[in-house]
Amino acid sequence: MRKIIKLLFFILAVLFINVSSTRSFYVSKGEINNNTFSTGNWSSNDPKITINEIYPNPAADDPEQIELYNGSNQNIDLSNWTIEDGIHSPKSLSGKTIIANGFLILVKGSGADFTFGLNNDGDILILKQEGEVKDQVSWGDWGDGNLADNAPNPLKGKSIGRYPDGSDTDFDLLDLREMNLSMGIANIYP
Ligand SMILES: [Ca+2]
Ligand SMILES: [Ca+2]
Ligand SMILES: [Ca+2]
Repeated sequence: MRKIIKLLFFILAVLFINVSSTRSFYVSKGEINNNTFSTGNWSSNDPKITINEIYPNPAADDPEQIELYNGSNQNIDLSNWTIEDGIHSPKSLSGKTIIANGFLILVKGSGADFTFGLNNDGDILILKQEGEVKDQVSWGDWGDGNLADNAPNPLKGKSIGRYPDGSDTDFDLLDLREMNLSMGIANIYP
């Protein structure tokens, strides 16, 4: 009888330890997330939106796409924001909002988000707020005055993106790499 009671205690103890370690796993995951937010470089007064992923050379019948990333902890209304490529015909982003720490996909097409073409061999994208440049990316052979730091041309069906999301040293070659398409979700390590 005593042996059976001892065995029951043992089983209960094992169960308890398992439950505790599962809980502490989730707690530490939360702490990691909090740390990520608190160590960000962006204050709430300086909304930081980056051109986070570009898909200029789509596979099959996919449309060309651009992904924006909001690295701040607040939703941002894009009413006074525009995006343009190398032909400099700004497209208004009015009516769009990008959620805190979230993504916004812009799709090419008539009646869609933009109509300019993303050149496969090289181009530039410029994101502006009230006419002021907030982010820009050059890739391939686009002559922006310094070809050496341009991001690579993605192969057909691949995108170029920042890793990790939003990382921006203003050196496109280091900031953006060719990667698997991940529009609307976190960029995937290439
Ligand atoms: Ca293209
Ligand atoms: Ca450049
Ligand atoms: Ca992405």
